[in-house]
Amino acid sequence: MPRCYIGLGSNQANPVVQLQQALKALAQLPASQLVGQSSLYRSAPMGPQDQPDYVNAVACLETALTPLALLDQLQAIEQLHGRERKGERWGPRTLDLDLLLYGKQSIDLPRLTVPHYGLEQRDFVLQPLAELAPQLVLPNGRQITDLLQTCASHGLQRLDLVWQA
Ligand code: ROI
Repeated sequence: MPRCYIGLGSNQANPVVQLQQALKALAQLPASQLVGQSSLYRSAPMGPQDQPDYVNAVACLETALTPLALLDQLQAIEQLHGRERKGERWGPRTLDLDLLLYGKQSIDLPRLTVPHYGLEQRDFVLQPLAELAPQLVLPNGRQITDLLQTCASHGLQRLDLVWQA
């Protein structure tokens, strides 16, 4: 089964609780197994600065779901957790689940781009990814640890909290 990486982010309605609940939901997805989770990280917002800090993490799933079936499941979890799309670009969010990587595949569909378009610019994605999979190489051949060294910083702070599915 392909190994998939999911980015989790929240800056509303108790972000740590949002991510904790999302992790439990990921662990219960059909035809899937949660095989890893990074630490939780606090990060300054990328985009408009007049919004609270985010909490970010990455989870690793092995799944028999197709990429679009997995995307449907992730969007259903986002909805269940009360995500409101207010239309503001890069505004605050209750729960964001991004399909970052799906095995070694590159996917370019109207609904889904994998690897996730923001991956290489986001330390709040690269750092938890590197924690989970330091040897990871992207489909374009780039090493996760190399990308991390050249990525702009969002003041990432690892939280000393235990979270479990
Ligand atoms: N900024 C941070 N630090 N973390 C996020 O998860 C995040 N998500 C977003 C935008 C608004 C781009 N900024 C973010 O969608």
